Amino acid sequence: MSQTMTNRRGDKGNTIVEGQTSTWDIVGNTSSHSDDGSSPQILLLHPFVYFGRTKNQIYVNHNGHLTFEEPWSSYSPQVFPMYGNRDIIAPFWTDLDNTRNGDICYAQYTSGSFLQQVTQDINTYFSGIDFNATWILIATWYEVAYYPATGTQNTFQAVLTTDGQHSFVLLNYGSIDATTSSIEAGYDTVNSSHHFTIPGSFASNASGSNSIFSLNSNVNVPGRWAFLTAPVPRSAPAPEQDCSVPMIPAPSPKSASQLTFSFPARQCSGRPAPSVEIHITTPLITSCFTFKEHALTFCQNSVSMTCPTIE
Ligand SMILES: [Ca+2]
Repeated sequence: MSQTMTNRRGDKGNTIVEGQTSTWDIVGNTSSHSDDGSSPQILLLHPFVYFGRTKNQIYVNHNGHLTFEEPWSSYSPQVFPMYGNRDIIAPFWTDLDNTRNGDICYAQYTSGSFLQQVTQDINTYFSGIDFNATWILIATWYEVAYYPATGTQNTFQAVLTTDGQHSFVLLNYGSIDATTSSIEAGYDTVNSSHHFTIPGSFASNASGSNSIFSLNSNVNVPGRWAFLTAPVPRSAPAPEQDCSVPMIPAPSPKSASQLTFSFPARQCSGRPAPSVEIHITTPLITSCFTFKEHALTFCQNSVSMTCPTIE
């Protein structure tokens, strides 16, 4: 499985990397090379609705996150939910340094092949939504080093898209070097009304050649994570549609003694879960999981569960 971005097309880039690669071409303007820096204010060519709030600008922050109202230099990842005053999309929040190596690029489009590709992808991932993208923003951290480890390289992306009615965030992971630093991946909102943490955040297998961000997915594309941000998705399933697994036996002392998984019932009806909510009630768990067809499988303890089909 190749998840390494091998070509940098720069401003000429307009071709989407297909096949096994979860990341798209690197395109657009290159942000300054500054540790803990941010892009300039990027005025959005289309409004982007993020969990009920309409955004008209964004900042690509060098330490692996995006914020809307103002740039943010934070290099110390925090656990989501933060219950803070900030909307944030964090594909890979850790201390990065693009003065050592790497580029951070961003571009937005209102026509062209990227819109066609994201339209196709979203309609594949999210059943029941007729999506036709009118805008896309692609932010890429390309081979950016960890601070202060010159020579380390990390490639990942955040993609925002909308058709004026629905809005989505895609997080794409390419090659991730190993580090002992903590990494948070996911998103959070003002007061954490909506938040998601990609499993593996703050875990030892977040980074390295077997980074579970790169290996796993919530849309059956290794290295890709997709989330609906507008209209606001339901936060909890109705009780009779609950697919949660309240208890999973611990196979060994190092594993979690209790896990709770819950996700809206519509995601149990034959499609991979685009915004599965996973609540891990212990920090000890390091298992990875896959969601294919109707089954949620944990590769560490071999426990598998099949959702009831609800039509
Ligand atoms: Ca930094």
